[in-house]
Amino acid sequence: MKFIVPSQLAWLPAVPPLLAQVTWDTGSPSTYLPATTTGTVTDFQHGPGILGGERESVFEVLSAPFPSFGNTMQAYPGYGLDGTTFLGASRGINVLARCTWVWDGIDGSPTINPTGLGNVDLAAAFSGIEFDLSMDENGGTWSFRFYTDASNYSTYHVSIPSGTLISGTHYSLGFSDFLPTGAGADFSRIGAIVITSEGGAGMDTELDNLRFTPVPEPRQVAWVTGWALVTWRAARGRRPADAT
Ligand SMILES: [Ca+2]
Ligand SMILES: [Ca+2]
Repeated sequence: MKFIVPSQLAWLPAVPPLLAQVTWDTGSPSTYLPATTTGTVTDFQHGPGILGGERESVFEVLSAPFPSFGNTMQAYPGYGLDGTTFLGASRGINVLARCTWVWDGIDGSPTINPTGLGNVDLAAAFSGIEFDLSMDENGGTWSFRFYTDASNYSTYHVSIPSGTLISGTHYSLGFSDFLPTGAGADFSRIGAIVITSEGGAGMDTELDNLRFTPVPEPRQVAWVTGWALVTWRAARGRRPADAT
């Protein structure tokens, strides 16, 4: 048996690069929205690290029996080790609130434009999304929705029951796990992404390390498989038993 030595690797062609990765949101620039009374606070952040160039944050305080305690909604580079996006909300005592983050291109409006991103192809490089979720014992729901257009979109709900506390629980959702409306989202033609956090009264929650789940680029898989086959055949051909 012969082993391949480093000098023999010099003739190998470079592994083709992965398809260009879609940056969802680096979290910069950040958003911090305080609210102490009922009503809606809206914010728009712009930057090259944000998919579509704009992140909309909408904070709706539905009921605030003790306004002085305050509420906050956040989106900024968080506490994750890789510095990826952190989304969060801290509600005051008995406060009911809804937080919505929207990526639908630069429209300067909290109204969702379901085709605003202009057919982003996520399916070419990704199989789903991942994140780490924390939530206090007040219970609540995070919803993730991908639009292809107004009639065709797909949604996934993560609901934590009241009385259950989770801390940094990792979730990995495949695009195929999302529930379709209409024909469902075509993940090779995404026009908008909307994430919503709603919860029980006073619920505090954080969603960290939000990212797309990459899949091996097909050409790279074919290259590696082909190389393994060539290597196996070459090694097999050198065996004395095969030389006859
Ligand atoms: Ca927008
Ligand atoms: Ca919008």
